[in-house]
Amino acid sequence: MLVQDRNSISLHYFNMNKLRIAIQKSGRLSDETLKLMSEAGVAVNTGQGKLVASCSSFPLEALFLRDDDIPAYVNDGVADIGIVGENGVKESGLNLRIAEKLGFSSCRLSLAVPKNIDYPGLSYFNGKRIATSYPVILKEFLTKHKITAEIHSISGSVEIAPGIGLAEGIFDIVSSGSTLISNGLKEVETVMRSEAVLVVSPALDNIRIALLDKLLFRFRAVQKAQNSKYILLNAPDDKLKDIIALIPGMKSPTIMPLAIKGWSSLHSVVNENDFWEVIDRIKELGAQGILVIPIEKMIV
Ligand code: PRT
Ligand code: ZN
Repeated sequence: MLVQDRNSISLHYFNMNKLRIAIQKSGRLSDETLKLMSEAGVAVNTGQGKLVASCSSFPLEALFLRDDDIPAYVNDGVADIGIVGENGVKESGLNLRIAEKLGFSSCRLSLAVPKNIDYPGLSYFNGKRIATSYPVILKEFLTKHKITAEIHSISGSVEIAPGIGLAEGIFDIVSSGSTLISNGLKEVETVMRSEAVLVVSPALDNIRIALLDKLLFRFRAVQKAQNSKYILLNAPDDKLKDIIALIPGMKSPTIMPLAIKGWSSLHSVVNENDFWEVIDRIKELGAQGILVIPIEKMIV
């Protein structure tokens, strides 16, 4: 996308009391972004090849862009906010405010070398060539560690560079690690971790600040719900205190007596990350008939 196009979008949509969000047109960020927006009641009317789409349930307009262009659009104020990988923000060199980490498209940016190399540490890269699509992040890292290497900027298929004699190492995004393995490489240094983030334009007016607050409130409710489960169980009354200490709930759990004397039903919320450990412990305490239910939205 050229700067010229950026200006024409800007002129066309200026003055509308809507929040303009820049999102990836298609790629690893786009499906999860649209899913989060839809769960937050902000479903955009997507259509094949559309550059701009409106939203019927929220004063919002979506601009569909390549992920690399999103930080500049937000920085220039053509879009008010954007959803992009943290690595994309850092690579842009722009000092954009990150309002929220969104928890999807997680990955790391790592240095990798051919698997047969007996890697001695970072000094390996002194005087070597490193292929990458992220020269800004790599340069900053090498400078910080006083490593002098030649950075080869290439836009795709970075992982084949050592095999064709273009470089002695690569710096690229790693998720499962299988791309590295299938190209005979091994990860030797993790330089940064990344996930999708919501970035904000430096110049938002009050109307848009209020709309952003509303949107963030909804995103947080969706995220919180995804990280939590509703739990119902039966437990002996003399164990309730210990069980409540493990699953205290949002304010406090709900407790209702069962028809059988000495037993109660307890309803609470459990964090996804602690889930299995908590379940093991409440079972040990005598909990029975444990039901776990997904939560759709969670407002604390
Ligand atoms: O067309 P456009 O420019 O918009 O998209 P793009 O092709 O530049 O980006 P895209 O959609 O591939 O990635 C967008 C963002 O998703 C990245 O900037 C990261 O923040 C995030 N992300 C998360 C990833 C990955 N996981 C990922 N695995 N981006 C790329 N990969 C690639 C990586 O480049 C490597 O080739 O997947 C391969 C490694 O994956 P594993 O699982 O084999 O390790
Ligand atoms: Zn891209």
